[in-house]
Amino acid sequence: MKKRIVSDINLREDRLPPGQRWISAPIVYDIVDDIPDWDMSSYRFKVWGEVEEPLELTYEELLSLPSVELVADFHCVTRWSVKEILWEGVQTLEILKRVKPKDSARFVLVHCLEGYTTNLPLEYLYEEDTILAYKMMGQVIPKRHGYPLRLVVPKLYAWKSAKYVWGLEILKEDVPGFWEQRGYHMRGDPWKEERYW
Ligand SMILES: Nc1nc2c(c(=O)[nH]1)N[C@H]1C(S)=C(S)[C@@H](COP(=O)(O)O)O[C@H]1N2
Ligand SMILES: [Mo]
Repeated sequence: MKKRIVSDINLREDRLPPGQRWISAPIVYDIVDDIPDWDMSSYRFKVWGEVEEPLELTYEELLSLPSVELVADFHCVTRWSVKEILWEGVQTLEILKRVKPKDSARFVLVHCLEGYTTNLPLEYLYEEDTILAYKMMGQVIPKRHGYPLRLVVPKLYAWKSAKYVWGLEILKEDVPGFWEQRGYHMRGDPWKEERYW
């Protein structure tokens, strides 16, 4: 049996963050109308920047890494929340073990195939419930929910859970991503209502 992690956010007494309401399924949000069919023969997952050992993996190599199931609530800054989404993939902790971040490493900028980016403090990649997911609800992640790979960061608002991920750029300084350049919070903790600046 695969290891199943229940995010500690699901177990909080104040499980629903302030200003949120429960809905039954996540609403698809994308910065572009059309998501292409990605060419998986040329797809490479990359980690670079402030690391001792930059990493480049094919999709098959990624799928062969140790993986976990994750059950986690999902909180969008537009005030909807969804309970207990089931994901499956590789813990970012597992990736960090391989790339060995330097002492100077503090932040990460996540790069996506359609051009979206988002930034977060590196410490969130050390959380047990942060994963690079390739399955959702027991199936290969549906195209509009992030196929081939999605970063899932339950402790932050959902815009940090980047879809269509191809790269993690490990940085010394915090660099704003797509929504962060447009006024969204550099961290985005739902329990602190870190929605906008
Ligand atoms: N690559 C990418 N990832 C993204 C987005 C996006 O536009 N592009 N939108 C974010 C936002 S604002 C939310 S609320 C969630 C929505 O997830 P869903 O589309 O799977 O419901 O994806 C996040 N990840
Ligand atoms: Mo969102």
